[in-house]
Amino acid sequence: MLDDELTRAWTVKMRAVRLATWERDPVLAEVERPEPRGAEVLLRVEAAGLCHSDVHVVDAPSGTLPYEPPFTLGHEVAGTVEALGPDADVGVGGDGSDGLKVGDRCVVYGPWGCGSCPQCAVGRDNYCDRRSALSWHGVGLGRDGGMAEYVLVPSARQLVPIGDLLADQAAPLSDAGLTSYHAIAGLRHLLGEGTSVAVVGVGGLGHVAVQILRATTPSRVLAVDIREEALDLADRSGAHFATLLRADTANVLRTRTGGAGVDAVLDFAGTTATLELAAAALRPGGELALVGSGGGQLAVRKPGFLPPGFRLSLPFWGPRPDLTEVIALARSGALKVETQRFPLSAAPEAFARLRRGGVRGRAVLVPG
Ligand code: FEH
Ligand code: ZN
Ligand code: ZN
Repeated sequence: MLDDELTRAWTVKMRAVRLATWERDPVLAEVERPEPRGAEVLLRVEAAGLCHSDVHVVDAPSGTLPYEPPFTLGHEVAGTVEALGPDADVGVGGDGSDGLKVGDRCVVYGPWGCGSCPQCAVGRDNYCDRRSALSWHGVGLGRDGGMAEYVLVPSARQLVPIGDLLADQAAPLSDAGLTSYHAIAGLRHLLGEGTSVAVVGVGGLGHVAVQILRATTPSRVLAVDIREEALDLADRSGAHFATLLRADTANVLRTRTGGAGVDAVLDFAGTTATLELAAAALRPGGELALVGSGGGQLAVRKPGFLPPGFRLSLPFWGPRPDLTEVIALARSGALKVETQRFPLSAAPEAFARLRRGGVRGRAVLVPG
C-alpha cells in the first residue's frame, strides 16, 4: 500500500456541518478528525447550540467577514476532553484543583482573540485589541467550530469545566447565557431595589436573561415580545410581567412603573421598533443595552426625544471569567435553558426553523 493510501487508511473521519460557500446553506460532510498539537485540546462534542449569528454568517456576502469558507460552524459548544496536545496547560484548575485531563466535561469559551493583547490577557477576548486584524472571530467563526463530532480548541484557556451539567444546557450558556450575563453586568448599577428592567425579545438569549435578572437582581422584570408563545416562555422564566409589542407598549411599561419609566432596557431584537420602544419607556438617567442584531436605527441628537441622561451600550458576547460565573449559576439550579434538540444530521432543518422563527428557546445539535 502506498504512503498516501496508508495515511488515508489511518485518517480518522468525522461528521461536521460545514459552510462550504458564502450565501449557501451549510452541508453535513465528512472531514478529517483533527489531532491536538502543542497546547491544543481535542473535545468530543456533546452539544452545539444554533445561534441567529450562524444565520447571519451563512448569509454574509463574500468579503463582508474577515474569513473565508470552508469551515465548520458552531460557536456554542460543550463536550468531553478527548485528547491533549503535548504542551496543553493541564494546570487549568488554577486553584490547586486538578488540572485539565482526558474525560473532563467542558464548555468552550467561544470568542477567540489574539491571546496576547491586554484584553485577551485578562480573558476579555470578546474585546480583543487586534480583532480587526484577525482572520477569525472564534470557534465556528472562521475557525472550525462545534457543529461536529469533535472540535479542536487552541488551548485549555478556552475551556470552562461544567461538572455534571447537561451538555445541551451548557452549550447555549456559552453564548446565549454569557452574552446576556455580560449585558446585565453593564446595567447592574441600575438594577437595585425598587427598580424595573425591560427585556425586549424573549428568545434564545432573552429567556436566559430573565432568569439571570431574577437570580442576581431585585429588579422587576418586564418582558416584551411579538409572539404569544414567547410571553409564555417569559412567564416560565420568571418575568414579573409580559406583554406583546404594540404601539402603546411604552405607556404600558410606564404604567407598570408608576409613570416613571423603566430604569434599563435589554434589547435582544435590535429593530427600529424595539429601539424606539426603549427610548420611549426609559426614565431619565436610564440605559439601553443593545444586544440584538436586528439592524434597527435610533436617532441620537440634541435637542431630541431621548430621555435626559440616556446611555447606550452595545455589549458583545462576554469575558471568560463571566462564563465561569454563568456555569456556576446554572449548576446551582438558577438557570434552565429551554432547548429544542436536533441530531447533527438535521442541521438543515434546524437552520430552516430558526430562519422562520420556529424555534422555542435555543436549538441544539447533538452529534451522538
Ligand atoms: C458571534 C459572532 C459575530 C457576531 C455575533 C456573535 C454572537 O452570536 C456572539 O454572542
Ligand atoms: Zn451567537
Ligand atoms: Zn487580543
